[in-house]
Amino acid sequence: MLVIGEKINGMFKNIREAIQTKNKSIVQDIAKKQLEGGANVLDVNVGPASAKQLDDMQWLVETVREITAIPLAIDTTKPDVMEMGLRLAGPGCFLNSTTGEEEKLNAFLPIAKKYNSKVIALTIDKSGIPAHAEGRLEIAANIVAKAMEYGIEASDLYIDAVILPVNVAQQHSPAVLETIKQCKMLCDPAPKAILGLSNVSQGTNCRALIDRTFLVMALTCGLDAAICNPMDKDLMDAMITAELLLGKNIYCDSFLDARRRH
Ligand code: THG
Repeated sequence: MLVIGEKINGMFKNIREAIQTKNKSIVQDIAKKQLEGGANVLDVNVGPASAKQLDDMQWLVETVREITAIPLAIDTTKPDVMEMGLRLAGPGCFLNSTTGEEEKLNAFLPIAKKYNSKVIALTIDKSGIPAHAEGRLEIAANIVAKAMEYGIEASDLYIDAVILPVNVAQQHSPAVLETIKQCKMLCDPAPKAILGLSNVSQGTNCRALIDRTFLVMALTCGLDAAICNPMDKDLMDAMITAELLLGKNIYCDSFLDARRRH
């Protein structure tokens, strides 16, 4: 599974303050820790408080690029901020994200094509997030068709069924699992499935337990990628063990260490 580190996000106080005071070492330290924890990609989001999103995204991407060439997921709802982030981050990065709304797809898909980016697409349309898998899959099918029109392969498309906090939207988690399973049947080669995992536990009392349990369940349904906290060793151990038990890695007694080394 592809691990996208979630921690470079202005939603977190330390990053918000680092952006305001232009403190590079705080950002670079979090980037390094996520890489050490096993991140394959780093999410970069200036956060909702940013008044100068273009400037802040430029500073964040350049700051991360000083220490690593790993792919970044440029996390913004604004097309101009997205374009600048992807241009500075270089090819092979992730556009995070478009929704299934017509205007969003028409704005974001050409940017993804221009910068040869993979596309994360949320199963949201003008009516919001459907409560059931059927509605989410209908949006996903439309996204896949639209991506093909723009010359983007389904295998470069990451369908995000949008998990909501379990304490306010409990009925959504089985719908998300069903969407992950069924979106693989939309076409061949299939789109990939991704989640912003930590959303599921927001506002609850046992976040880490809920996150790692849901991650294992989603992996069983075919999850390919998660935006999550790679510094949570228990989460990463659960992911590695689930992949072992799904037959994705050959067993050896040191399977945790062996997986971490590659
Ligand atoms: N899908 C996609 N992208 C996403 C999300 C998604 N990007 C943003 C988010 N969701 C994933 N990243 C986070 C980052 C932080 C938290 C949750 C998801 C989080 N933050 C603390 C909180 O709200 O309690 C912040 C407080 C703090 O600790 O400082 O939990 O779904 N494609």
